[in-house]
Order: sequence, then structure tokens, then C-alpha cells
Amino acid sequence: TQAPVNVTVTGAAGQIGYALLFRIASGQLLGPDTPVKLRLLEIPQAVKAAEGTALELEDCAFPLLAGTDIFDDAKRAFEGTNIALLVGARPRTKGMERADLLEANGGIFKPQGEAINAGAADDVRVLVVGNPANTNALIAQSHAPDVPAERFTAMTRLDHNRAVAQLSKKLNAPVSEIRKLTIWGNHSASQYPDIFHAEVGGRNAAEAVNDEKWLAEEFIPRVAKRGAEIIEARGASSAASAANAAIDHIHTWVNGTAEGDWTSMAVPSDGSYGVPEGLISSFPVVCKGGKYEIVQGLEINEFSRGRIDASVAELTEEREAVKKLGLI
Ligand code: NAX
Repeated sequence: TQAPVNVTVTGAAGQIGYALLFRIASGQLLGPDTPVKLRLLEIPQAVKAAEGTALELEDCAFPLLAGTDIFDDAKRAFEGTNIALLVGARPRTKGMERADLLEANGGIFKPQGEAINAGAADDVRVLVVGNPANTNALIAQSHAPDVPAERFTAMTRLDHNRAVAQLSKKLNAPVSEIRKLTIWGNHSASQYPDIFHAEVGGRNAAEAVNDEKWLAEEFIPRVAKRGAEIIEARGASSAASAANAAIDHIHTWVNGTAEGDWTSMAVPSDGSYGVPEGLISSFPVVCKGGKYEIVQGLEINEFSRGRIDASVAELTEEREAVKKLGLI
């Protein structure tokens, strides 16, 4: 039988962690033939809660779960890790300036990048979920010079899935018929969900919608501000849907996108579509053979260009800010 794949999850005692771990252990991350070993990283105050979750994991008797280890030390948590899900982050609290937020997260993602560099497996793949996800990924990556840069990614799959669902509702079409939707830019309110290349049942989605007002005034803001809508309704931020998107992101990266489709991932830019090289920005990507490639040659209309540029400008500012703070 196959040796277990080591999956490290940070912020394991948080709400996304609770929604995520059971799905990983049940085989939904890597498939029904791949045993997994969980390595949970938490801050010391939350280790006890993580231990509680580990007891529940045990009580599920998952056939694919080869064990769960808990750490409060990043170096040990990332030892031998094949898949690293960086979920734990420092949330913005009242009165906190952006520089404070970036600095606090630098204190988390710098040592985690160093630990990945020092001890992760050669095939390590990293997904950053903790916000500000794109820039946290950039910080971690810049402290892992021995790991190929393209292994560091950030999550915009939740935004992608939200956009698919909204489009499906608008056109009264099943989600399974929607393809080639793209989230561009930052995982923030500036993100741009693009339906100009999307297809619904083989038909161009923008033509099927044929309503620029809906696109500009309802669809785009609804997707970009969906996180706030969930908080308003639920009294807590998205957790199960975020965990689901993290599962989707890794599953697609490892197993590939469907023929004739693509997905959205925030990945280091190679300069495609005018996005400055090195920024971790969301693009349309095709995954095959365990690797992703940015989809090339899409025509970007004026409507899209301005919105992509605005989100990318925000990423550039974030990069400048963390550079100034000495975090990259
Ligand atoms: P919670 O506050 O419930 O959990 C976070 C956990 O991380 C806590 O248990 C905390 O102890 C732990 N933690 C903090 N610092 C740590 C460190 N240095 N090492 C290990 N663990 C550490 O947050 P939750 O709702 O689970 O959200 C986690 C992160 O996901 C947040 O940053 C959130 O903003 C972000 N999100 C990102 C999304 C995306 O699409 N990219 C969507 C959902 C979510 O908002």
C-alpha cells in the first residue's frame, strides 16, 4: 500500500480547521486510495483544543487516517510535509492599521516559510488561506528560497465557487454546466470575477447574461463582498465553504482540471496579463500531471482590464508595504 502523505494544517483549532480536518481524513483531499498523516500546528494556547479535535478524528475511525500529531513549533510541524495548508493567521482587530496587520502576519508567515524551507518534502505544495492570503503567501515564499517559487499559492477558489454559484442562479443553469470562470487579482474586495470567457452549457456566459448593469452592480460586488454577507447572516465568517474551497484547490492541483475547463488560483505571476512578476495574484489556471499553468492568450476587454489592474495595484501596494517592513 501507498505510504501516507503528510498534510500539515495550521490554525487547526480554528473554525476552518474544524470543517477541514475531517474531510481531509476521510479522503476527500487526495482521493480514496491515499492514506494521510495529519500534522497540526497551533499556538500554545490552542493546543488543547486541537487535541480535542484529534480525539474526534480518532473516533471517526477513518480508514485512510494514518495518525494525527500536534505541534506548537513550526519547524517540527512542517517536517516532511507534502501538503501545507496555512490557515492560521492574525485577524484584523479594532483599531488595527494595515501595517500592524501585515506586521503581525509577517511574524507568522516568515517563520513558517523558513520551516517549510528547512524541513518540507521535496514535492511540497503550499496553500495559504489565512488573510491577507496573497501577501502572506508572498512572505512565506520569500523565506523559502530552496523551494520552487511556484509551490506557494493562495486561495481564491472560494471566490471562484461563489461566482459559479451566482452565475448559475442568474442563468438558471446547473453549476456543472459552468466552465472557464476566472477570479483575477487579490483575495479581497478588489478581486475581479470575470465571466467574459466563461461558458454556460457551451454558450458564452457574458452573452447569455447580456446585462452589464447586473454584472457591474450586482454580480461583481456580491461575489467580492460575499464574506461580509456571510458574517452578517451567520455571525461568524465563512468556515465550511472556505474549507471546501481549500479541498477543491489542492484536489484540482494534484488531480487536474477537467478537459475544457480551468480554475482560479493565486500563483506567482510570470508577467502574464501585465501582472508584475512575482506578485501572487489570481489567474485562470489549468492543472495537469500535478502542475498548474496560467492559461495564456485570453483577450482582455476594457471592462476587465481596469478591474484587473485595480486589484493588481492593491497587491503591488501590499508588496511594497511588507518590503518596507522588512518582511520580504
Ligand atoms: P479562527 O480564528 O477560527 O482560527 C484561526 C486559528 O489559527 C486559531 O485557532 C488560532 O489559534 C490559529 N493560529 C493563530 N496564529 C497561529 C500560528 N502562528 N500558528 C498556528 N496557528 C495559529 O479563523 P478561521 O475562521 O478558521 O479563519 C482562518 C483564516 O482564514 C483567517 O485569516 C481568515 O481571514 C481566512 N479566510 C480566508 C478565506 C479565503 O478565501 N482565502 C476565506 C475564509 C476565511 O475568512
